Amino acid sequence: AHTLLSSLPIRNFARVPVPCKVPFALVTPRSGTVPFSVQCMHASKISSSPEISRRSSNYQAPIWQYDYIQSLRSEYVGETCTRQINMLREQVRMVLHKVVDPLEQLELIEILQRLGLSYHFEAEIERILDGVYNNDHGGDTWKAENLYATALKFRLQRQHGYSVSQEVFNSFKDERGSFKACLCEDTKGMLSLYEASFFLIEGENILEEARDFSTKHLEEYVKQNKEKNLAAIVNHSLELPLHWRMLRLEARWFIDIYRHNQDVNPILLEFAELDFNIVQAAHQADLKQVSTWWKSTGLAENLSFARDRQVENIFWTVGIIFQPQFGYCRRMLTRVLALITTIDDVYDVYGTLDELELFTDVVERWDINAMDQLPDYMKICFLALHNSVNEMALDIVKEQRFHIIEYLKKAWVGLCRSYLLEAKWYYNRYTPSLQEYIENAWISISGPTVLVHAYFFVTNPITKEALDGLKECPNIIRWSSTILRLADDLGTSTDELKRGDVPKATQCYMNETGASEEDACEYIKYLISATWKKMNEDRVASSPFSQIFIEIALNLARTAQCMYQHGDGYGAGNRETKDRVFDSNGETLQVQGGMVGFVAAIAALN
Ligand code: 0FV
Ligand code: MN
Ligand code: MN
Ligand code: MN
Ligand code: MN
Repeated sequence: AHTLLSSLPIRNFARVPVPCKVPFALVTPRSGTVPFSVQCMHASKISSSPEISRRSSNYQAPIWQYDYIQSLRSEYVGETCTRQINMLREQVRMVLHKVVDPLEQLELIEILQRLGLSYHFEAEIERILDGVYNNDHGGDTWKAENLYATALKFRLQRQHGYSVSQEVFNSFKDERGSFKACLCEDTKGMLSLYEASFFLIEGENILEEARDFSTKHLEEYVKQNKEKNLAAIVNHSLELPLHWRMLRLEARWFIDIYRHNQDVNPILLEFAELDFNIVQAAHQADLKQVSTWWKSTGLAENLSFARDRQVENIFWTVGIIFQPQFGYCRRMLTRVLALITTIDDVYDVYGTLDELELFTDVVERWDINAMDQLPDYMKICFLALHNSVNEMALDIVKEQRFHIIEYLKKAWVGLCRSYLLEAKWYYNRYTPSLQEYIENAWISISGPTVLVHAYFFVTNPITKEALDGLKECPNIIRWSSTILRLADDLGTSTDELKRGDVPKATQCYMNETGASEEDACEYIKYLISATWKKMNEDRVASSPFSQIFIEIALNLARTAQCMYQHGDGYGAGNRETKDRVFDSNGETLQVQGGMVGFVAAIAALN
């Protein structure tokens, strides 16, 4: 039996029963048996002023309890596995060396990428793409006539940073400059064109036309419902293009597709399945470690109004950087995310404006001696932040003799200031223009905080040029954070407004223009596309940052689009979307976005 297809042990999960109200003091929070929908008046057992009226978060308890997480075991660890994977890797490496036909080479690279295997062969892939690029004298007949091949080549070349003009698609246009109508019979070509078009930058009108043209015809194709398998693949692409997708989930999805492919290469398939499971075992180990750390902070018990989402946090970091060798980065980033969401809930839900001013001030001073004035729950929160950041800085200074606290601290100060500004807007009932909102909101979504930390977790040696670049906040961070913000607003703002929060992007736009909610959402989606164009440009611009860091920035945006693809997959989505993983037999059916995919991508697969 294929391990990837086996049904997942979701039935062993401690299910969250229907919420009922239980006085907080009588229950052990998050024990796995006692459900709760905490009213914030009771939320903190050490709150110093219980008479203050506070907003209620009503976040659900976590689905995955500590004991369940610690019980995760994978059989995909140890020497037998390593030996087998090494053997398969060498076999595939030989295949890579043997293929000579340029189109076959490109197709092999494409399959390796989609199966989530290309990280094993970065040097080989670079060598092949260099060869294709340098031997390209424009005379390949397969190229000019074959839309599928032209678009595949274009996409892989852009993806890997080669400079290639949008004009390669001119040969598919008629005398009047439109794409030839006969092309729409070629679904494979259309799909290839569609995926390629998402590598466009601002002003590339041919690619923009290509995107609209292919989208329109692919949508028609899906409606015809002729070939079920192909239609499912097309539909998947229409939902989100490859370039915007979270890599691990996409690999998980594609392994299933590939398994049913008539031309399946059994070695590639075996390699992909084994590698997926081995990588997943590394993610499980990360999860266990982080859940132990989280428990040790005591934040869940003491700040029970805040989200407790450690599995979801690991899911984010798997989206940000999945490769097994980056475990340290994932584990530390998961802590960062746990702290971010806790502090975000302090600002958005629980804290009073006076308390938030005090907290922001203490973070700015970065001084435990300044803590006295804080209420108890904030003391715990600040100490957890301070300890965590110091510990990360200690790791780096031990390894690299580089003192990074200044940079980390600055990222947290920026975040807290942006939180405070939103809190002031909220209490003043102020609705900013969309522009004014976004100026602050790309920071308040914590993208810069996450990415600054990530830089240090994957960089050795740290360079002065990159540090100077970080100080000015590079564009790539800005675009990635903007997409994170806009995707989050599309997924979370309905619940946020109910709870009481600042107007988010959609509401700012509606307020400013009088647009309907539907039109406003369309506009925000348009802004996401527009921001991707900027990101496409900056991801290949010269910069002091490593390729891996740039990938991390892109992956943050991709993971956001996945997480919020079907609503709030982070805070609330597990409730609504987890069932979609299963068909009526309890089999893994289809991996989609948000928590759905998360279950399939991370939970044990026996
Ligand atoms: C946002 O929460 C949130 F929890 C995120 C983005 C998950 C953590 C992951 C990263 C920081 C990458 P929420 O919607 O409450 O944020 P806002 O800013 O809207 O309050
Ligand atoms: Mn490359
Ligand atoms: Mn929030
Ligand atoms: Mn917030
Ligand atoms: Mn939000």
